[in-house]
Amino acid sequence: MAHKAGYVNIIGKPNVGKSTLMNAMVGEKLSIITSRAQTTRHRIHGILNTADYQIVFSDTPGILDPRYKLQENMLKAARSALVDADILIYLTEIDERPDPENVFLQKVARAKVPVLLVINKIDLSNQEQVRACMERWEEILPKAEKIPISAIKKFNVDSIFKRILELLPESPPFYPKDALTDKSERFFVGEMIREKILLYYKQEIPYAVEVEVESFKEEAKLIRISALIYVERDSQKGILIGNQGKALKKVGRESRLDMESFFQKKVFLELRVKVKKDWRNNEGFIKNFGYR
Ligand SMILES: Nc1nc2c(ncn2[C@@H]2O[C@H](COP(=O)(O)OP(=O)(O)OP(=O)(O)O)[C@@H](O)[C@H]2O)c(=O)[nH]1
Ligand SMILES: [Mg+2]
Repeated sequence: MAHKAGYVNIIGKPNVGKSTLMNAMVGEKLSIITSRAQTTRHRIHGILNTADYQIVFSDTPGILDPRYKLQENMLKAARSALVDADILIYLTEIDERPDPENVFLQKVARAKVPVLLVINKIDLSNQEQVRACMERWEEILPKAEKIPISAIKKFNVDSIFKRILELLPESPPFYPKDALTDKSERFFVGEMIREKILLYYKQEIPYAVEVEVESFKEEAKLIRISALIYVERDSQKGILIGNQGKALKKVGRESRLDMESFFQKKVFLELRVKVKKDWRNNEGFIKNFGYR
């Protein structure tokens, strides 16, 4: 059998379960997952290899109407997934009411590549709701195959997988056959810290945070990591650090445990907090963080 390879890009609104689905398909926790919208900010590749094929999944930021520069860059990352896909997965959840006027959806409808319209979170619904949802989407994306799943329960995820393998083009691999992702260890370390901040802080704080991993030094028995957490205002710095530094210590402890299990090695983690006024609208700052 000839070798197959291709890009399978997962797009959809914030919080529908794109990262959960990619992690389930790849079998590794590459993308962070939280109950908050706009958890994912970058395109992240998750690569699945066997002797016969290589599937390069792309997790993407949720599609939104940008309100500041960071979100403009997140939308660009999502849009870029329309361009280089061999197969598109438009992920939706049972409650989404698609807008026929939506420009992004119109682009998906005109896509030259196969589109799988995957309806997620069906564990929260009944058959009647799933049927109604499929009908709604039939009008918007008539050509797309419709597959209901639950990414969290891994229900019917194998149907997507089966279709992908049928649709995947014949091609040599794009990455070395032992590659798992395109992102660096530093990137994942930063994401583990950001995940804890998304989980433990309320309202605006997580959206005002960016994490820079300043150094990552692997020694024989230990990895030494130091990271800088940027916020936009002094008041946010105070909240992040918390009374007697307790809040930040919790972020540090929980992130370190994650890192130790990810790298299978002891980790020494140092965290500092710095104010960078209005960084979300600062093009130069955003570029430095790999948004383009
Ligand atoms: N009940 C249920 N919840 C799910 C399912 N899949 C994902 N979730 C939950 O939905 C929330 C969002 O999941 P994510 O995977 O972070 O969603 P996302 O589309 O990547 O979100 P953004 O990165 O913000 O665009 C999390 O709380 C998940 O646990 C599912 O099949 N059923
Ligand atoms: Mg995500």
